[in-house]
Amino acid sequence: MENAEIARVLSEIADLLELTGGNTFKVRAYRRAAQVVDLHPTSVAQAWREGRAAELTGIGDRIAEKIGELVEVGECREHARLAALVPPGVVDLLRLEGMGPKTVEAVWKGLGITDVAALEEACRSGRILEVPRLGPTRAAAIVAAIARLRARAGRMLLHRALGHADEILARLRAVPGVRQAEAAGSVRRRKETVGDLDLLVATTDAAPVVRAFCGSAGVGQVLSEGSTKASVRLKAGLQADLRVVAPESFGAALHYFTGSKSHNIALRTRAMKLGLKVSEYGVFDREGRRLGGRDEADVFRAVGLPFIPPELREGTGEIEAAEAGRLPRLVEEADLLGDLHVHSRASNDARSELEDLARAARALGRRYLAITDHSRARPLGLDAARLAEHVAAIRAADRREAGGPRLLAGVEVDILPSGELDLPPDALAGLDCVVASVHAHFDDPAGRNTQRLERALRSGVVHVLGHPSAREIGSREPCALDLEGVLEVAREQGVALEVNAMPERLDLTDVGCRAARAAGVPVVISSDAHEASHLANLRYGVWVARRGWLEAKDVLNTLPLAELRRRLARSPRAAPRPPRPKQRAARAEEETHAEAHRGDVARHPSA
Ligand code: DGT
Ligand code: CA
Ligand code: CA
Ligand code: ZN
Repeated sequence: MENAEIARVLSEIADLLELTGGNTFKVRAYRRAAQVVDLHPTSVAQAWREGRAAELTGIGDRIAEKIGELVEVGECREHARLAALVPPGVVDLLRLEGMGPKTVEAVWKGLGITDVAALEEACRSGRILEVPRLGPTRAAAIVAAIARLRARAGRMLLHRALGHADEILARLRAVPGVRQAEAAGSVRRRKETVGDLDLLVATTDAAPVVRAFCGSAGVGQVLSEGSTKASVRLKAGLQADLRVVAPESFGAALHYFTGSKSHNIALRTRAMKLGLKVSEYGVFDREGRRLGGRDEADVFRAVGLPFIPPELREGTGEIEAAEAGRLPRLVEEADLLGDLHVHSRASNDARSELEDLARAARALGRRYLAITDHSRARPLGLDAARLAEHVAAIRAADRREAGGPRLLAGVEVDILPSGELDLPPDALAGLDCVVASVHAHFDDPAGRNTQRLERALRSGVVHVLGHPSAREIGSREPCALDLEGVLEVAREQGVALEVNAMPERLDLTDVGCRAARAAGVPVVISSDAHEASHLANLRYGVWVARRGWLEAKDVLNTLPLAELRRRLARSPRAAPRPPRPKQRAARAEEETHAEAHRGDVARHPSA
C-alpha cells in the first residue's frame, strides 16, 4: 500500500471522527499521522513489514496499529466502523475546498444533504442560505469548488491537456537561461486522457523558472512551491507538476518522467542486469561513474537499446521488441496523404462547403479527401436520390478544384440495429468510399452488436468500418463488442477499420489498433471533420495508431490515390474464408505483416 493511500485513510478517519463528534485530540492525532505518512520519504508499508515502524516519529502506538492493519489486510476496522455512521456522500463534501467539518455537519444534519449533487442544488436554489453563517458569497464559492472537484475527478482529454502544456511551456522557454522545456508524462506518451501535466525544464538557475510557472496565466492555485519543483492546480482543474533539472541530467529526467511507470521498471531491471543504475539524474556504472544523461538517447544507448518512441513506452513488450531489433517504424502524420471521412453541409450537423473543405485540405497538403455525408437515418441525411445529386456535385467540384486535393465521392452510411445498411446496395455501389458506422442503439449486448457489425461488413459494399466502438470519451462507454470476431470478418471481407481522430472519439483505440495489426486488418486514420478546421485533427488519430504500434504500411490512407483506389475498388468477397484456426493466432503478429503486404495483390485479383 502506498503512503498516499495510508495517509488518505488516516485523514478520512480524522474527518469521520470530526463529523461524528469525536474527541478533538484524537482527531488531531490522526491528522498529524496522516501528514507524517504522506511526507515520509520511503515506503511506510515496507517499514512496517520490516519492523521499523518506530522510525515513523510522531505516530502513537494506537495509530501505528491501524497502519499495521492497513498494511496487513488492506483495510482497518476503526475506519469501517466510523464510515458506517456517516452516509458515504457526506465525506465527499469535505473534499470541497472551503467546506470544513462544521459546515458539512450543518448542511448534512440541518438540510439532509448527503452528496455533492444535492449540495449544488441547494446552492443554486438558495436553500443553502437557511444554514447559519452561509451567505450568497459562500454559496457561489461552493458552486465553484464543486466544478473544480468534478474537473479533478475526471482525466482531461489529451488535446486540451496539450493546449495547457504548450501555453505554460512557451512561458517557461522565455525565461532567461532556460535551455529546454518539455512536457513529459502521459502527455508525451500521447495517452488519450491525462491525469496531470509533468513539465520539465533544463537550466542552471531554477528560481525564475519556478516563479514563472507559478505565475502562469492559467494557474488557479499554487499547491506547493520549492526551489526546483512546484505543483499548481490550473483553473481548468488539471494539476501541473514542474521539475527543474541541471542541463546534464535533462535527458535522464525526461526519460524518467515520461514513464510509463511500468516501462521505467522494465528498463531499470534491464540496466541492473547490466550492472548499471538508471535514475532521473543519469546513468551510472557500478563504481558510480556517470555514463550520461544529458540526452534521452544516452539512457537507451547505455542499456544497449535503440531509442524507443514515447508512445510505445507502456511496458507492453517495447523493451523486448527493441532488444530484438523489432521496433515498428511508427506511422507519422506526414505519411498520411488523404482523409477518408469528411462531412460537408450535406450533413445536417456539419457546415462547410465542398470548396472550404478542399481549400483547408490543400493547405494541409492532403492529396485526396473523401466526402462522406450521413445517410438518411441520421436526421436530414441523404436518401438515395439526394445522394446521387450530391455525388454529382462532388464530381463537379473535383473537376473545378484544379489545385487538389482530389475529391472522392462517398457516404457515411448508418448501420441499422439489424446490421442492414440504411441505403440500398445499388445506391452505394458506385461510390469511391463507403464508411459504415453505428450512431444509435449502443446498449445492446456484445453478441448482438458483433452480429450487427459483421452483417454490415458482409454487405460487400463497405470499405471502412467507422468509429467501431461508438464510444465518446467521458460521456459514452464503448459498445460491448467482440473485436476479434469483427476483425476476423473485416479481414475476410477486405474492409478497413477506422481510427476516428476526433479527440473525444479516438476509436479504434490504441489497443484496438494493435489487435487490427495482429489480425492483418488495415486501418484508415480519418478526421470525421464536421468543419473544415477539423481536418487538422488527423494528428490525434496518428498518435493513437502509433500507440497501437502501427506502421505506415498498416494504414491505407498513406497510399497514393491510384493505389488506394485499387485497394478500395474491390469486388465483395465471393466466398468467406474459413475461420482461422486458433493456434495460428499466436504467430499472428509476425505473419500478418507479410500478409498485409501480399494482401494487396492476393485479395484483389482484379488489381
Ligand atoms: P497520468 O498523469 O495519470 O496521465 O499518467 P503519467 O504517466 O503522467 O503519471 P504520473 O504523472 O503519475 O507520473 C509521471 C511519470 O513519472 C510516470 O509516467 C513515470 C514516472 N513515475 C512516477 N512515479 C513513479 C514511480 O513510482 N516509479 C517509477 N519508476 N516511475 C514513476
Ligand atoms: Ca502525469
Ligand atoms: Ca504527475
Ligand atoms: Zn462521420
